[in-house]
Amino acid sequence: MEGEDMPTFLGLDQGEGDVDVAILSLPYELTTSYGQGTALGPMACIEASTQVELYDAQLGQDLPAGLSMRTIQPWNGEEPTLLEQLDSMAGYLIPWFRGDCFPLCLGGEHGILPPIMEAARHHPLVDNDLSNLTVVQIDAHGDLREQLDGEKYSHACAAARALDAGIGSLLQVGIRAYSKEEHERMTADERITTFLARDTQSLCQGVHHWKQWLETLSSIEGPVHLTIDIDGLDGSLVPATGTPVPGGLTYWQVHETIQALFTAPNAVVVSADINEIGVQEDSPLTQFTAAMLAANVVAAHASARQRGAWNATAPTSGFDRLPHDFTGFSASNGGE
Ligand SMILES: [Mn+2]
Repeated sequence: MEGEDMPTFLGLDQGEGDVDVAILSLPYELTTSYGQGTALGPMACIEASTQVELYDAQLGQDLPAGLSMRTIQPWNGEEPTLLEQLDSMAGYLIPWFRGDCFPLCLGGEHGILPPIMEAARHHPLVDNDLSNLTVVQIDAHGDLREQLDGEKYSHACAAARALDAGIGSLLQVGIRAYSKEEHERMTADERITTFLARDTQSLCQGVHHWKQWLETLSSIEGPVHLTIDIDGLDGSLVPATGTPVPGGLTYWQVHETIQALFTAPNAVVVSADINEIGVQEDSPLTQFTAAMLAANVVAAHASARQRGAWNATAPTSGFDRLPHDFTGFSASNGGE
């Protein structure tokens, strides 16, 4: 899939030289509950993105809006164990988290979040201390379980592992499917703020809760990673995701969340991921919805740059970056 054969995000040309936005594909699927095909999701999303309009209304410009955008060769780890796969993903990501470009990761199941957190440690604004980082999570599920079927790196534990890694705060929205254990962690861990879909989607009280969510985003300070599990959207929009759930966010609510986050005056969105992208066969709706959101994120990043709200924190360097040799997951968990 080298060169011309690989579809590019939004169908844009790959140039040479510096990279402003890196599209990183993590076709990883190890523990998804009962859906199939999230491993094929990133490429389906990139293919669907070629049908997304380049014009962004908020930006008032066509993408790439002066940015050098690169669709990077997908991660293709074939390591024999889950922990080695996590190491391999972190190694693939780290070279793109140096602060000189904006990395947008496409998954793959939500289990990609722990390696993304390891990569985020390398961002200069995080400075190897994840307590500096806020994670904003759009999701149907809390992803706060200690383990699922004995696996602590299951997609159902993604947010719990990010907290265990030491992130400063976790803001969740769209949440509507969670266990008693997860509910208890939401209540007990002061770093977690959860906006339940039951509240934000309420016909009578929803607007009140939704405004509170947007105000919460506006008050964030410091570096932020945005993780969008597309099952946070209502299941009717993303029927091919691993675990579609009714009662979720509308497309415009996710759009508004992206806008509010990227325009928060004291926050810097340093990276983002869109995960649990499934491949819908009867219609491209699922992968196209993911592609529209990916384009929204890139446009919001471009707008932040144009306002001077995002500045490269390292000298820009070229397209070809060697994977980093990372062994943290297998080293710290190998004996368990
Ligand atoms: Mn999730």
